[in-house]
Amino acid sequence: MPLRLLKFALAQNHPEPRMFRQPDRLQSNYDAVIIGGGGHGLAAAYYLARDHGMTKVAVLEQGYIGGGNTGRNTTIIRSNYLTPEGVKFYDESVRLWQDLSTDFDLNLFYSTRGHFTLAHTDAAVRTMRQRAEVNKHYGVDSELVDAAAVQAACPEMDITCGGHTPVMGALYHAPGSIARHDAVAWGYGRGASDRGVEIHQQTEVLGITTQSGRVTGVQTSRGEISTPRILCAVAGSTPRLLQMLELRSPLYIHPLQAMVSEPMKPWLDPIIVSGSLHVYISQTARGELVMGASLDPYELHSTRSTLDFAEGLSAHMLELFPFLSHVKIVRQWAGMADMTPDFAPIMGKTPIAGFYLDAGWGTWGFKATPVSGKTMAYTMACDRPHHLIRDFSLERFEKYDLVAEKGAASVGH
Ligand code: FAD
Ligand code: PYC
Repeated sequence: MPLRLLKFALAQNHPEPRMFRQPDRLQSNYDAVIIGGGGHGLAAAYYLARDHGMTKVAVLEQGYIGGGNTGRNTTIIRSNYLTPEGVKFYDESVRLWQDLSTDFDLNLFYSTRGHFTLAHTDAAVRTMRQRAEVNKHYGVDSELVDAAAVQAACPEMDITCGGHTPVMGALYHAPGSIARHDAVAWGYGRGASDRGVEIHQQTEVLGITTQSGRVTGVQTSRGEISTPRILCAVAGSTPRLLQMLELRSPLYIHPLQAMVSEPMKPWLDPIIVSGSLHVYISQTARGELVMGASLDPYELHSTRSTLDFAEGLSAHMLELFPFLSHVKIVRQWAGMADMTPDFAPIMGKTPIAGFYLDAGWGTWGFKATPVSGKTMAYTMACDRPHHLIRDFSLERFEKYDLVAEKGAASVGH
């Protein structure tokens, strides 16, 4: 248990300090500006300050920190990817996650549950076997298991799925975990702020200035700032930011919705995913069931949620867990997923000197928060891509050098 939590529990009074400083004014210049106060932007700020001593840094967030996809995701953390590039990258993230509560002295409720990706067809079994072999090759704990093992781990599941799409087996990934998403933003924010980084909420970037092919500053809703380095970490708003620089990317934005149930007594330990049924589910420490499905099937820059989604997801969920039919849904919401054609991120340098991009996180970026922060901080401080992200460059789309990760996306798309 983090020491700070223990002290808090034993204290007579509980006057909590603010999580991070809220400076009144923007300075006229910074060594680096980070656009986007989601997990990725804040993590990059934290590692820039902690690992590279760069502290004259401003994080500019148009709303409040963690209010984007960071605070809207279903928090699944895993490294059971399909490509060697992906497995090595996400495995490093899982390693970083495991120490993060201690690093921050803040309980992130990081909880290792085990993760089952169900296979309902022969083709799905073959993909799971391929993923298990790639994972094992890189030292990641994954294995193909049969339907009986799934049933033993989750006796509440109807593995016949009502008789029409029976579970044939699964990819089991023991390190699969969940965490408290907003605490991740707070932890990185506080850690960065304690080291001198300024976090400016309610500060929207409206324009980016350049001279002779390199960035010189940003125009914000609160005035202009000069800076030689900008990190763009704005997830579903990336196309709008790239337009400011007339940069092209293959990103397309689809809503991704999710919902939670009323709290129940703990019954579901592992995380269960079925790409074929378009469902995934986990149970939080509070007892709520967190559930999601596939992307909405059309491009839309919006965070509205729909009855269609709740009905469709509930119908598929009941195929696996018929006993949930009387459980109430208490909340639903959506985020804007910045999708790439190969389901791998876009990270690193761009054709504009001093402009760094961290995007294309679609439906899979929460688990990457620590490793993306660490590798983007390195890339900005050294002005060369960290070795773990070399294959994720923007220019791979011009060279048709894609990282085919679609088979490891958690939900069918
Ligand atoms: P964000 O958290 O979206 O932060 C970007 C920030 O930029 C926002 O706060 C926004 O307000 C700000 N911004 C935008 N434009 C501007 C501007 N002009 N000026 C200033 N600020 C600006 N991933 C997983 O790994 N596991 C999951 O289980 C999972 N489930 C998901 C479920 C849902 C419903 C959704 C929507 C996503 C899910 N994801 C999941 C994906 C994950 O949430 C994202 O990839 C990740 O959170 C992206 O983090 P980020 O910091 O890049 O973006
Ligand atoms: O990347 O594991 C994942 C995930 C699950 C749900 C959405 N994304």
